[in-house]
Amino acid sequence: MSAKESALARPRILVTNDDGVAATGLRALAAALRQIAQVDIVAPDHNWSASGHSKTMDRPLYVRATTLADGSPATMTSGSPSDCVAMALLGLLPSRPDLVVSGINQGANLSTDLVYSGTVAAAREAVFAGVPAIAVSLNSVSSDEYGPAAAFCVCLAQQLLAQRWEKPAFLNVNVPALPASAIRGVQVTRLGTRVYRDALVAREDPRGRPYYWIGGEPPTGIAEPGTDFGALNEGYISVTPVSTDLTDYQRVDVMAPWAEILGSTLAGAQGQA
Ligand SMILES: [Mn+2]
Repeated sequence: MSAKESALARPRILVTNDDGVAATGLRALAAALRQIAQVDIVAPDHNWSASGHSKTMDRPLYVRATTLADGSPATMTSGSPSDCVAMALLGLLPSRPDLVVSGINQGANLSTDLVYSGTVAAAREAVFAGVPAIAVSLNSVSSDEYGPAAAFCVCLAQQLLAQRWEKPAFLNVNVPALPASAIRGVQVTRLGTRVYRDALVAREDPRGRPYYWIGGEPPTGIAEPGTDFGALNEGYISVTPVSTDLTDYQRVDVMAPWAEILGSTLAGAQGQA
């Protein structure tokens, strides 16, 4: 294979995150994925953790070229993580990526965290656009040891790029904050149950006005086997295939007879009016 052909065969991966373009986890992820792909980085210019899935429609979005601490080029935007992916796929990138990887987030994203998570929102935005995506998080809010998580992302990306699935995969990955030798393996899981321990903290500002923080203890979870929290709790890497479909199918069936009941109730109400 000529050099030109091998460059053509090299997959393109878009790397983004929600911790901001300066985050260590983003650099570690991009550096690892460069072993197997041509990597583009488009990330927010500041931390958007727990910002959920958003689309900025009421203000302009600015885009600037920057250089990361390891010397690699990157693009930063004033938008949210999902804005970054949307803009990248709508034309900021010279061509469409084969895969989007979001992370490596500092802190686990498990269970209902997926609704709050900007890391996961960025991956979901790619899936909305038909591009497979992985969201990856390290189970520590303080550790900067991204090596094992980055190495795993390379393995998973290679495996995923080899598939020719019609429906783009949407994978949520959590890696224990342990040395590689202490990680027990990999489990493919379902989402488990988070237990939030939020508490409302009321204080007073210097002008005597009350203000609030949503504080409290960090969330925990139910360590059920087969779940993301269960796997991580046992020292395994958790890979959860997730869906963009929010339908509650059981309740669709339970509520099917409501259509007629509500229809006649509405007709009756309109008849009286
Ligand atoms: Mn984050």
